Amino acid sequence: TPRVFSGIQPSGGLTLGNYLGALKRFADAQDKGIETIYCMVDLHAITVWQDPAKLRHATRELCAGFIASGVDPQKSILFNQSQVAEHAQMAWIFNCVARMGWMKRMTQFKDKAGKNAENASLGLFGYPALMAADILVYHATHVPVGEDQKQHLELTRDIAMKFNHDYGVDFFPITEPVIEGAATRVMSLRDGSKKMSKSDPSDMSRINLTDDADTIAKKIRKAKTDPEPLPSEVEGLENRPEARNLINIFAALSDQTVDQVMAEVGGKAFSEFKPMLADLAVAQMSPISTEMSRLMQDTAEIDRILEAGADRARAIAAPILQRTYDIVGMVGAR
Ligand code: AQP
Repeated sequence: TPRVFSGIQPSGGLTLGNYLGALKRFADAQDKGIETIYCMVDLHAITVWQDPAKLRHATRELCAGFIASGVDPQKSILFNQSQVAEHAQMAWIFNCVARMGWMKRMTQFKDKAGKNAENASLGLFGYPALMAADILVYHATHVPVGEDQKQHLELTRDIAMKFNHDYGVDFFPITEPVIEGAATRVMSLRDGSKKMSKSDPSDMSRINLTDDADTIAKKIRKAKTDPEPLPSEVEGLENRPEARNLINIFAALSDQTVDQVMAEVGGKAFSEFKPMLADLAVAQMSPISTEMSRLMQDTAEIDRILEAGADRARAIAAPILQRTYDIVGMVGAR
């Protein structure tokens, strides 16, 4: 039976990229009647420095973001990674399965460690092994993510295959990444070749889930574009990354294909298209930000939701971890 797992780091505010590439699709998967498990991955967040008070706030705010985006904690399992110890325990096993050479090839490590890789945390280097543990400790079969996570998902498959092979078992499933829709890679509003990211120093490069209507409209008005009007055909978007990005965002926000959007707005000047996009973004995003602030007024309730979710998650993960320990040869495994 299909089981979906995915996670988001509480490493700052949520962006339109996180919403379109992850949250919105998490809610869609849940409504297809599949078992869905969603996690605030705080253990991943601390692979780079996090101020403890901010981490606590960001974790609760992320939980509010999930719920405001339509993830229902009754239908889906919604919890915080560090509350389910099995993630870290499984990650240790996978640290011993994964190879140094595999990790060294990860482009996200190279991007995040920058020039001074010697000074990066060991956790940042081993990040993909923890991610594999997150997924495989539930025997998840499908992982909805953005394009940026594709390489990590391939590594999860490699770890599952090597474990199954080394121990001569058919135990871990080979997980399928689910990377689909018009917004698998939402780009920066300032640079069409960079992904929209919560850690970009320029706030104008992204739309935050907490931005108010005026801020959203202003950021779209000032988004970088080229001087030509929009092309009338989809093919004309080639080599125009900024135009392509705004069209993709429009398509994802309005649940249309890029072809449908082009039929509607092809040939228009940006001065005409941008206000349309701003109206659409405000209409879709402001109810989410309003609901997030309402939920954040009762953090005790958020903590209760996370705790109940952790109990449900543990009930699935604990027997899978015990079975893994048994396969590996640990005495006392149940
Ligand atoms: N720009 C994006 N377009 C589409 N999907 C995106 N995701 C992130 N950015 C985009 C998806 O959001 C989920 C959460 O990812 P994460 O918590 O691991 O954070 P991240 O990918 O590291 O996101 P950021 O915003 O870029 O954070 P920083 O700046 O801290 O690195 C994933 O499913 C991801 O694909």
